[in-house]
Parts: sequence; structure tokens; C-alpha cells
Amino acid sequence: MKNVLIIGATGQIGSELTMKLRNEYPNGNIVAGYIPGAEPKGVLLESGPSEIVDITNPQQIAEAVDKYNIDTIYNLAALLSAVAEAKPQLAWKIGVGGLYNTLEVAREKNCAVFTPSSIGSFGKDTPHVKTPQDTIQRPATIYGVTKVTGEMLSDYYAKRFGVDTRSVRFPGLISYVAPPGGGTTDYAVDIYYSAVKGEKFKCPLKPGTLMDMMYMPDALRAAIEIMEADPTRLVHRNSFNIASMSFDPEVIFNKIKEYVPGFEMEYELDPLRQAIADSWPDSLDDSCARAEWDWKPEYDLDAMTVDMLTNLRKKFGIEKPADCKA
Ligand code: AKB
Repeated sequence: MKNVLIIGATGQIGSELTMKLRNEYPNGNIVAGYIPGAEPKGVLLESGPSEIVDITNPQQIAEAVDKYNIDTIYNLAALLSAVAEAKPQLAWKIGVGGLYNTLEVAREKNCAVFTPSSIGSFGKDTPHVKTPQDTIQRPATIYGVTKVTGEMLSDYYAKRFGVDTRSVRFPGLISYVAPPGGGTTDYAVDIYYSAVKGEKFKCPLKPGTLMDMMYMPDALRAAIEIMEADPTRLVHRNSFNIASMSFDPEVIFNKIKEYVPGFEMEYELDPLRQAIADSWPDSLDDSCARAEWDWKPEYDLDAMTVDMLTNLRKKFGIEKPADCKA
């Protein structure tokens, strides 16, 4: 990778991935693609080039690729699961139409393409515990339908046209930098915000709802390592299970309470998010990613909790109370 276009560069993953790529590839063009209304700001704007690239507009993708001699595209444009249920047509237009536009530009201009899939690509018929790499994928959400379609279309472009498409299935991503919007796993981000602000957390999912989660630094590393992986070792491409931790609301609440003893939580269930979460795996088997490109997470729940609490306190200028350990 040298010259990289990130489509959706101001979103939850994009804003951090763009900065990491700019730090790791200082001699390349790392271009932040954004849509009007979601302009890059601050260091994201100042540290490198940015261009309006609406994924539903193939000409804008092609022009950015030509202008910066792009060799790799990170396609991060998507509506997350709960929002996608409210706008299924738009979710398809961005998730599948946008991917098609990206793959066509990549085919014509010889770019590699990363498109994240998700634990949302699985459904209720999938084995839920240690979900295998290759298994049943019959999701009931439009988000999942776009992700499975994306995995298949990306594999098709690799086999049929030789486009270097690669992907990982992200679990719920947790970060203190950009807030997520409209996901089913987002409670696991919001809970940390409540803990540092001294608020009682209203949990939208019931106890026992297990899902895979990952701290953002591991997710960013995965997105770069899969694109740098030796292609001769890859048996799979679209898309690899990756995992680092699996927990339910009680487990993350009790972990935070170890550091913030006065923290409180109550349940206020969101039926849509609960139904989606119930259809998703409890935990993924990521042994193929470990074997084919040496994937290995660095953060567990404890290390992530300390880092989240410390950085959110810094972000909001909140002093650590005397009874808190982080
Ligand atoms: C969501 O909850 O929609 C996402 C995901 C797991 O893909 N965070």
C-alpha cells in the first residue's frame, strides 16, 4: 500500500484508520474521502489530502483514484444495523450499490479493496458458539444481507477479474475517539461514557446477550494487516472471522465497577436491538485468520476498560474521583 483512498473517512472507523495510515505510510497519499455534511475537521483535515467521494457516485471514486494514483481503497461507507432497519433501501444503495461502484473502479484501475463485513453477516441458523469461518449465513437484517452480498461480490471480483479484495468480519467496535451511530453493539461504547460522566447507564439489551467485541486499536491493526498479508497464504479472502473478547451487559458492567465502584446500570430494553443481537453469534472462531495471516488481538476486556476510562476522562476533562481505580 502506498496511495490509499478511504471512503467514509470521517466515520467511526475511518477517522482513526485514516490517521493511522498517515502515520504508518508517511510517503504516500492517504486520501480522506467524505460526503458533504461530514467534512473532515482538525488534525484529520490538516494532516493530508481530502476529497468529496460519495460511494454512490462512481465518477467521484474514479476521479479521486486517478488524481492520487490510488492503489488501495478502504470502503468504509455503511449504515449500521439498527439504522439500516429504518432505511433499508438506503442501506442497500450504500452497502451493495456503493461496493459495486468501488469494485468496478478497482477493476478498471487495478486497485486492491478492503470492505469490512461483520458479525451481522450471520443469522439465527448459524452456530452461535465459536461460529466457524465457513458456515451458514442467512441474516434476517438488511445490514446482514448487504454484508453477505458484499462478501460474495468481493470474492466474485477476486476470482473473475483478479481484483485483490480482502475483508474481516468486525465484531462490535469500541473506541473513545469517534462515537458510533446506530449499531446494535454500541451499548458497549455508551456504557463507558455513562461511567465517566457519573450517570446511571440504561442498558438496551438484556443480561445474557453475548456478542463479540473488539477494541479499536486491534480493529485498525487487523484492517491494515489483512491488506499487507502475503496473498499466497490466503485460502479465504471475503471475509475472515476475527475475535478478541465476548461478553454480555453484566460482564462489562461488573468490569467497569471494578474501576468505578459507584457505577450503576438499569435495563431499558430496545426490542429491535435485542432481536438483532439474539440473531448474532455469541463468539467467533478466528482460527483461519490466525493461521493464514497471523492475526492476534492485543486487548482484553480489562486492558480495554482501563484505556477507555482513562482516555474518556481526558477527553471530557473529568478528574478521576478518589474512589476510582481508573
Ligand atoms: C453494529 O452493531 O451494527 C455494528 C456491527 C457489529 O457490525 N457495530
